[in-house]
Amino acid sequence: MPDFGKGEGRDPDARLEEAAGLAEAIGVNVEERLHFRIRQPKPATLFGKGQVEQIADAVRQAEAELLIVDAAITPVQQKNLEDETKAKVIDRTGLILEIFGERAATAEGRLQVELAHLDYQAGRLVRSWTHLERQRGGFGFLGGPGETQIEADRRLIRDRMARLRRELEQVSRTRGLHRGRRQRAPWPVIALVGYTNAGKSTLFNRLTGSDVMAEDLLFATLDPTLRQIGLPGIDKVILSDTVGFVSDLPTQLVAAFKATLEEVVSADLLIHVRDIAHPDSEAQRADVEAVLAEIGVAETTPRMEAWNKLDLLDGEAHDAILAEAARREDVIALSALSGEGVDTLQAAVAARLTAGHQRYSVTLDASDGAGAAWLHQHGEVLEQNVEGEKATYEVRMAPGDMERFHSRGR
Ligand SMILES: Nc1nc2c(ncn2[C@@H]2O[C@H](COP(=O)(O)OP(=O)(O)OP(=O)(O)O)[C@@H](O)[C@H]2O)c(=O)[nH]1
Ligand SMILES: [Mg+2]
Repeated sequence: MPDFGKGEGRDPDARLEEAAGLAEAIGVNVEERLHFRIRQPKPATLFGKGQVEQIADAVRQAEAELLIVDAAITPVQQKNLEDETKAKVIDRTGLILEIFGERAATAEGRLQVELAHLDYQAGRLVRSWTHLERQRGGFGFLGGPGETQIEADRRLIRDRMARLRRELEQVSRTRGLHRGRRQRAPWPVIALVGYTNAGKSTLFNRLTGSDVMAEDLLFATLDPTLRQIGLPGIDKVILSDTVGFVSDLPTQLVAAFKATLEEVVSADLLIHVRDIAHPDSEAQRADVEAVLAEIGVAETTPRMEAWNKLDLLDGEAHDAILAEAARREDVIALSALSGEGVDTLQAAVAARLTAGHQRYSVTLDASDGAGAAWLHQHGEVLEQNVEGEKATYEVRMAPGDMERFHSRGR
């Protein structure tokens, strides 16, 4: 792990641990973890000469086949490090793309990952091409076999990417239809978001009584899962479990996963699940917020924080976190594993969803039984008057539900 000395409050050990976790997520057996301080990144190898020798030694000793550099490296650095260490070299972006490639389960997920991978490769080709160009004196039009080959590769990648984009559009259009149907028959949507391994799926399972995969594994969840649940005073809401985020999430992946993350973008409420016992909890929070902004979540989207894994904290830290959470309206401390605090979360979420409720007057045809039932189901009917063919309802309801009511049947 190269350490550029600007960890933004991150614990280097935790970061190294995370990198090893990412490697283990694709079944790599991590033999050795090294941490190097980089003062001046070397364009050719990133690491300094002595560091490269140390790495090569370690690779030899462990008879390692793979060297993972926990940073973004250039194709040239990758090539040189491969030559020096005689091991295959991948960087953080490459590693994360590998994980997603292995995990993608749905057609849409696979298309997205492949697109991200090609985008990554295309970027590498472009960069190594300009590098070659520079070696030849900077005149690309001189041509030569190298350039032709790379041009051909780039064209292949471009064509494949265009085809993937079309396929993806098709898939998400089909999904868009489903979503349209749901928005008409509709309940508020709550999305669980958070850093990978924070406990989103564990909380999801606890809240829904389901059994989705929740494991001590980075990126256990890739495809979003939706379930209907009830909350105190609310008949039905839809809860969505989503892919976890990680620091330095490859931009290609963020772009590719925008479609999957539509659930998050259009959610009525986000619950940001945080591993409050993790040494980098604060930095992880910032990473998650950054990704949310990148995928287009409005700052105005209501959000709450679930400070999870409370059970891992001992007496004093435990009490301090509880006290802090109690002071803040948007924070609930809990343990998805033990269940402590989960009922408080449910009540707080319900209160939050109903907080903006307003009084509306709605006039329907007296024969519109379905409309009347909808009002009763989603709001509190305070008064109703039937006059001739018309029925008027005074109802308390969330503005979002009122909108949904008006777009019913469209
Ligand atoms: N001690 C403790 N462990 C927890 C708690 N919640 C979750 N975990 C553990 O944390 C690990 C990750 O949990 P998941 O629910 O899979 O986390 P996730 O956020 O869905 O992770 P990804 O899908 O990989 O992004 C599992 O080993 C869980 O058992 C908790 O409240 N306390
Ligand atoms: Mg999960």
